[in-house]
Amino acid sequence: MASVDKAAMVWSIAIVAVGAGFAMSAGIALDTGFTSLPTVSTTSDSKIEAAKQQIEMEQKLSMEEERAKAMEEQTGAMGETSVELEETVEQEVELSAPIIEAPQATGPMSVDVAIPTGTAVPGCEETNDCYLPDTVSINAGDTVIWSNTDTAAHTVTSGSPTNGPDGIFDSSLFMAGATFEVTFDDSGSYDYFCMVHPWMQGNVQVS
Ligand SMILES: [Cu+2]
Repeated sequence: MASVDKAAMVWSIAIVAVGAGFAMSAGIALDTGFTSLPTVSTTSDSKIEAAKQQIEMEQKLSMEEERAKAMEEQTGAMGETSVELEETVEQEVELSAPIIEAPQATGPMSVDVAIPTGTAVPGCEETNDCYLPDTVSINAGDTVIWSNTDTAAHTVTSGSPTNGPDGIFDSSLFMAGATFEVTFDDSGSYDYFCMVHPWMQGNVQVS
């Protein structure tokens, strides 16, 4: 038992001595070996040291920044001169380029619709090819021109096979090689068909 106590005392003395030694070396006044931990004092010292280094670094950086600014101002002045030269060249190019005017708004237009060969026999309605194209979209004021390219006579009659002609337009029978045209002044959706061959149907969309 006695030998164990001795060993413990030796240890505690050693710890105090080491602690005091650290504290002393760190320049801290010391009441007891245990109240002032040497690690704290060294940490605060290293913090101060680090702060000093930080300040030194910042000073160096700001000096270098000033130097860099001075350099930039010198080179920047040169850069501006060359940019000005480039701008002058661009202006000359623009002046020598031909003046292209924007295309003017187009007036009323006409759209062609064909009545293809063979439409006098059923079948074209399966692919919507009885009038080509079977639907056209135009603006108010535009004209649709139907051309009979078939060998048979046909009509272009507004309305539908179910309800009959609505009286808006009607070509009556027109022969192979003939044309029929309608100018649409009012917007709307205009269905039409062929009175002779009711499977032939088309539509004009006027906006
Ligand atoms: Cu027809």
